[in-house]
Amino acid sequence: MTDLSSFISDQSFKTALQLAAGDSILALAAAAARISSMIREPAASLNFAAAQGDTNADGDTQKALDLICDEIVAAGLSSASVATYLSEERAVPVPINDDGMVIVACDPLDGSSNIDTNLSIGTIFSVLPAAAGPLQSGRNQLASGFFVYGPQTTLLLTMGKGVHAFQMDSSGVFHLLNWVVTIPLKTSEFAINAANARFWHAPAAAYVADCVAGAAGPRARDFNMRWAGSLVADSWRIFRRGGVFLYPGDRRPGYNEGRLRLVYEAAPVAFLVEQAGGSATNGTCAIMDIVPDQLHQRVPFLFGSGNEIDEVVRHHS
Ligand code: FBP
Repeated sequence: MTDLSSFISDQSFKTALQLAAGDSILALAAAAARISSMIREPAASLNFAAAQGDTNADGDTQKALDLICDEIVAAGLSSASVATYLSEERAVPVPINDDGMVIVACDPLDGSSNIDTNLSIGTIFSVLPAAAGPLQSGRNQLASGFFVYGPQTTLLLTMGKGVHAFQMDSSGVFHLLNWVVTIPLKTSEFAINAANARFWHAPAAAYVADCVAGAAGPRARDFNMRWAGSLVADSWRIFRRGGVFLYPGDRRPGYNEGRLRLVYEAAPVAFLVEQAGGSATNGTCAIMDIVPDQLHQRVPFLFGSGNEIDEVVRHHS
């Protein structure tokens, strides 16, 4: 089986930027292996879920594991050609190496509300050229991916030539899976936090109403609904069997632009989604085309099977 390190060598990267991106992916994989083994330690999980009393730049309460994972990722990147680390847990960009070639943007621990429920959590990352500065369009990404710490520890990775899936073994090595990662165009499964239905704007409300109406409604078929509450877990399922994920903006205070962050959550997942043949939008614009104004800005995030995202976009136009 091909391991991640051989897989990256096999890409025959030539430019310093490509080599730096490859090194940063290996550094992230080493950090993910550490995180994965740490969260499997007995008796630790409840402490990991303890609130630290602080909030991050986006106002979320930080859990112990959020901060530990952030430290592990930051420390791991110091050995790679990384100029700057952008993290959900850090208010401002963190300089790493003066001569680093790339920026790594990261949600070190996605889905932290699931830590003490033994559901999947993960690490999301985006690798960008350092020369263009911290606020760049997703189209500039050299690589992106996410690790899932679930029943299996896995990685979905793109470097702009399709999406590749890996699974970690017991010694912390990631092995390439024999899986051609493509998101089917058609699906009958959607994911949204329906508890917020009364706050949704008309397009999301209308799309979901059509799905819920099932065979008797305008879509003329029954739909199924899944919501893990971890972007990584919901995404993995969509890469595996199709589906749509919706975190639209809504009328709750602070949720005008939804909940998810553009730079280190939506853009990296959108890169994977497009590379797997799916679509990712804020309703009117491809996520990959949005240039961030701020490091921690939120974005309505709607992605998945192409035909369904077309339908979602139709409701926005
Ligand atoms: P964190 O980065 O703070 O973990 O938040 C992101 C997230 O947990 C996503 O993984 C998930 O899709 C979403 O928030 C769930 O939001 P909600 O609790 O509003 O359903």
